[in-house]
Amino acid sequence: MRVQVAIVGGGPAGHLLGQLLYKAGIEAIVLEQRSQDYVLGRIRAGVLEQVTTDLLDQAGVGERLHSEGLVHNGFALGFGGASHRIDLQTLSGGKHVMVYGQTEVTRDLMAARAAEGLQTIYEAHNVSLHDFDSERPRVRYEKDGQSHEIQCDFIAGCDGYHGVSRASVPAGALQTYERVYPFGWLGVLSDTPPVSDELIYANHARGFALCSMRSHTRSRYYVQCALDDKVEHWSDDAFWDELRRRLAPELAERLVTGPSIEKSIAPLRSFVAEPMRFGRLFLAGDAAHIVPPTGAKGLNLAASDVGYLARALTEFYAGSGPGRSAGIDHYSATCLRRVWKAVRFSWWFTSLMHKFPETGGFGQKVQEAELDYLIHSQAAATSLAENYVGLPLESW
Ligand code: RFL
Ligand code: PHB
Repeated sequence: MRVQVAIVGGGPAGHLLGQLLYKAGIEAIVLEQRSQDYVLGRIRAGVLEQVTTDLLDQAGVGERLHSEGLVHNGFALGFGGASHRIDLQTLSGGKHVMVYGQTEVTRDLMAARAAEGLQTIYEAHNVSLHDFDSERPRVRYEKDGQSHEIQCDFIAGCDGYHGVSRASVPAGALQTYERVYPFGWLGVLSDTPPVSDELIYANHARGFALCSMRSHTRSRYYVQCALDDKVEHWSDDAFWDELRRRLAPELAERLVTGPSIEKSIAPLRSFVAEPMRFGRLFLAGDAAHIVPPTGAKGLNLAASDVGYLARALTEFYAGSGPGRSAGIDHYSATCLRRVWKAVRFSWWFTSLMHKFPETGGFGQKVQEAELDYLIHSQAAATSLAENYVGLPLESW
């Protein structure tokens, strides 16, 4: 079989790329190693930047997002027993973020793909990438015990941090940068009304907490936990008790609790692999970089990468002569400029909000001073808001 673009990985990056390419008249196939239900069962990000919602509109899947998504014009920083609002709209010149779960984004993209009769191979096993340093790359996979080969012009590696795409790049061609944080996030999803209309990021001497949501009736909460902690050690009651302790008293009193419908622990890591292109293989999303979730940049970066990639491939197929490869040639450097700014922001916000075992009372005091500065200095709050709503896409 032959297609223009083989997309490895059917998470949000792979599916969004598939739709953007389809809208541009470019033929692609998506290969996903898991089942559709498995992909939709992963509870992850919840906050979308305007750059991301614009790309989802461009992909033709904005309808449910705009009717069911919640527009958020601000969020709160909790510390010292009180909450302090960061007014995103005023500070960022009219921008906002949208609360709409990654699961729903992926569901909408999958539905649009199926409605157009576009091909996704779920449970594609032993995917392998070949000859991407030539003009005739190939991707092989197995499905139901049969081997298949796809010939293509380009391969998009959208297969996440543990995928095969980055691992296929020859050793020595890749430079990686990494920071592993000494804690994780314990997350709970529950069908209870959120404690507040807006998100609350709380710094507390016992550790970080985040109050988020998926809708007016579904809440998502997180507490910082030890790296070696286990979900089985946390009953629902123990989780709610710990969350209450980390919130301002009037919020703790208002918190509505209920049975968890999902509970999981995620480690926190910053990771970047450079470059993001090798010949005719492009890495996008978590395949190329990971950020800690403080600030909700992971999914948004995956979207901006594939936005750039769709633009580069569209220019390639629409153009003629050597100039048509300009976008392809600039893909990696253009993505990485935005990636590193989000890596910096997520690292900074993580450092500001979490309890670090090694910094002790001094570290806590410095964090409190910076938080106090943030809520009293328009300059500092503007920088936070500008990064939180998302930096603009660049031209090549
Ligand atoms: P994904 O979502 O990991 O999708 C990659 C897809 O590729 C498939 N795959 C393969 N397919 C074929 N062959 C192979 N060899 C393959 N290997 C893997 C996988 O099954 C999967 O379906 O990457 P993508 O599309 O780049 O999207 C990135 C986002 O998912 C990610 O950045 C965010 O979810 C990160 N993240 C969070 N971001 C936020 O902004 N806020 C959050 O609250 C948040 N929570 C999280 C997260 C990431 C987590 N991970 C990765 C463990 C919580 C967790 C637990
Ligand atoms: C979430 O709702 O899952 C969420 C929101 C904001 C973050 C991280 C996660 O910064």
